[in-house]
Amino acid sequence: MKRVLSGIKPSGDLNIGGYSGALQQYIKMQEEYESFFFIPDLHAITVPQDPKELRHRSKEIAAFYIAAGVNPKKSAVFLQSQVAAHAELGWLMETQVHFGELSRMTQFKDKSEGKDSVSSALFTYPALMAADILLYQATHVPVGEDQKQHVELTRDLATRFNNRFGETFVVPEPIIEETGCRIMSLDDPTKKMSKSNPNKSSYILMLDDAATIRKKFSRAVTDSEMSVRYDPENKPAVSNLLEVYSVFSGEEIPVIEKRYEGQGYGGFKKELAEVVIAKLEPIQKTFHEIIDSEELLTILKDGAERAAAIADETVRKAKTAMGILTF
Ligand code: ATP
Ligand code: LTN
Repeated sequence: MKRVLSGIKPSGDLNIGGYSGALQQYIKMQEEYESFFFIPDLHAITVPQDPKELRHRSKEIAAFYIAAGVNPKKSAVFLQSQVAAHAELGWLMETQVHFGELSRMTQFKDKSEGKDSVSSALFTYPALMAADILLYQATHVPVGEDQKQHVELTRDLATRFNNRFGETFVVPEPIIEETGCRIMSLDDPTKKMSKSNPNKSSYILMLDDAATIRKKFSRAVTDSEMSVRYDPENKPAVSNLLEVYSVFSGEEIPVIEKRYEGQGYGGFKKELAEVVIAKLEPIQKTFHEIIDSEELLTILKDGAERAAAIADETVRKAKTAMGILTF
């Protein structure tokens, strides 16, 4: 049986990078896999969060899942904090991961750089992420390129645990789509599109309105060559826009290149904005309909129950294997 688990942190406004690298894959994968899509709120608090905002954002991510097409009848949708086994196995995994391994994680280096103090949970973050995945015996984990290192570490930990304590965990595979796994900033194609960029025109948010999206794409940097061609090395900015176009239109990049052959960037950027708006508008409409609904809370409650049934069994198995007295 194939199982998928993945999640998007409720730590800020969701941008189209998260949609491209993660969410759109969830929709496709739920057709073929037994699916678990959760909201890693315990990961969000590894950096300071305003409590009121965190509550709201946690609902927002759940609403984005549903609005984008995650079907709660097929997939379990739940909050990480509602399934206690995450914190429990997270601790057990901390006992297995090495300090040196955690020190090599680039996300930790990026997020701690220049800060006077960071939480120890930011450092041990990958142990909890490994627990998230291993609890469900997930075979596949769809993520953006930036999470590859964490999934690789999860594989190492699962293998180490199995060798030391006996076969307990499935060793998961990351799923990283070739197109759209790393959407870059609109103002600088060497940086990942991220909400932490102080330039608001550098990213498109899932909730941006049509006028804002048009304005942001019109300002996106390109190059002086004036040809719509995919060449990430020499034309990183235009190649990034082509990837966005491809993800949001569902068309292959060569088809798009052909359409704009011999034309400059003006028309291409305008139409790119329309392609993104056409995809986002229906998602935004459903999002606003469900964000404050009872239905959303029912989905989360039901999802947590389904998730806990599996997670509790795995954590029990892991504890027994390690010699924790269980009775
Ligand atoms: P932060 O920048 O605060 O670390 P994030 O956007 O990387 O947040 P999440 O919101 O949890 O973190 O990301 C959800 C998923 O989206 C992850 O699988 C991540 O790899 C993917 N993702 C995030 N940004 C991008 C991007 N620019 N391009 C492609 N995928 C992305
Ligand atoms: N670390 C991820 C979020 C995350 C995750 C997971 C993704 C936490 N646990 C388990 C996939 C599977 C991030 O920062 N985007």
